[in-house]
Amino acid sequence: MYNSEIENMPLEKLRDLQNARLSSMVKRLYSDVPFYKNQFDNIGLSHNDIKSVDDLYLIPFTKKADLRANYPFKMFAKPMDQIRRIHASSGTTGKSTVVGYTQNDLDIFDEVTARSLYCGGARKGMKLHNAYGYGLFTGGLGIHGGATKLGMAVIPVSGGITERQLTILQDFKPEVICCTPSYAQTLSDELIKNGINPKDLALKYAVLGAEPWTEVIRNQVEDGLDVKATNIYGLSEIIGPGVSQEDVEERGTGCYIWEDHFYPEVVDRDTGVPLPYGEEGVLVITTLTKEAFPLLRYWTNDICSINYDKNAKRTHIKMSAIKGRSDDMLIIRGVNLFHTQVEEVIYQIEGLSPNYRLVVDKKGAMDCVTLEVETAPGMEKDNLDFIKAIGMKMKNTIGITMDIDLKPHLSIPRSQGGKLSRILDKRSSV
Ligand code: ADP
Ligand code: K
Repeated sequence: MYNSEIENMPLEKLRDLQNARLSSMVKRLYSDVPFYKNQFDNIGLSHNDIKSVDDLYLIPFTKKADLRANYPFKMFAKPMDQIRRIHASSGTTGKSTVVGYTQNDLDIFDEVTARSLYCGGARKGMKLHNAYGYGLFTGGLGIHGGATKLGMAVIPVSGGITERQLTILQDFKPEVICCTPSYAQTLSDELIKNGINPKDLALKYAVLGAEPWTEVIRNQVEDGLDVKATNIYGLSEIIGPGVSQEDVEERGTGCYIWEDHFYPEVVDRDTGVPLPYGEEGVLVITTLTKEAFPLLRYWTNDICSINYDKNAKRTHIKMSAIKGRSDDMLIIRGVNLFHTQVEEVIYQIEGLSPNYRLVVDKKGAMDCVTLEVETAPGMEKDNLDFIKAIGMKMKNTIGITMDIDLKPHLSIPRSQGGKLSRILDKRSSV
């Protein structure tokens, strides 16, 4: 473990730590951030009422709209002379949100990303191929800082220019790669296309995140790059990547949330009521140690569940893989649909490659979905029985009738370096 005192802290002790951090942070927010002062005053809540994480439910959520309303710096809890870096979310949905870090915040960012990389298999002395984008996006610089702290040799490749990435993978022989799962798929496809055997590279571990992904992509990437692939989760509002991370030996059982810095809740997406462990809802996070941009009960919009894992190496709680963002959920003729559900069905069908896109459109007043999906290499794309069988499987598992557009291998748009959108919604443009 990177920091076993913390990662293995007995739960009662961890709770004490969280409670002490929370109450001092709430006091500070009340006096330093007008948004929070108003939020408390409006409902007659005193900062003294928040003594432990069990009192959190009293506090209203902070939502993305609140951050937009306070654009760009009004949520900052420290004056600019104490800010050392400013990032902005990539704006996948709507206008970007701006976040700031003090030196102490950057140190915490390094700590949680170092912990995460270690948890994913990375070690001091290894080389890291960092293909997350550098810039306003928190991915590149965030991972960079953690890897440096861990003692790795960082290769700051950033996203894109796939040909050059292949050259670096072959010549510099990094043991670890970080990028989005969809870009790892692209790299794995490109290795095949260029006749490069992944066993001739030195890669051992891939730490992948920034977008939802499921086991079918894990399988493709683990085979295609000859690595063990783990999930890293985070969002710029909370810090960036490194809010949670999957252990390389516990793959498939969820990501540890670094609870000494980030306190999680899962709440009902419609009522906001906190849900019991194991139930699926919206992930809500309270930062416990951030100085420049602390948030109380931030509504991430990401759908997952959280639970403690008795068989796990560490004491911190785990979150399930994100099913999708609440606002990316499609509602098709009354049925809710996340693209990860389609991905899970693709996993069950032999002969498909896990590259796909959902195209949503209207036929008259009716919503209709076309699943564009690729055949595995060497498969026939005009096999009508196969197409029918895919449609049946989707209908039976997800409950939605879809048109199936079976395409040749490598013909659907793929990630050029960053996050990939797997949904093309043509309804909004009508
Ligand atoms: P943007 O909202 O513009 O994409 P960020 O770069 O902060 O900005 O992205 C954070 C979001 O990315 C998360 O809220 C989540 O929706 C998604 N995300 C990050 N990591 C993962 C992951 N491992 N699995 C699923 N989704 C993820
Ligand atoms: K975000």
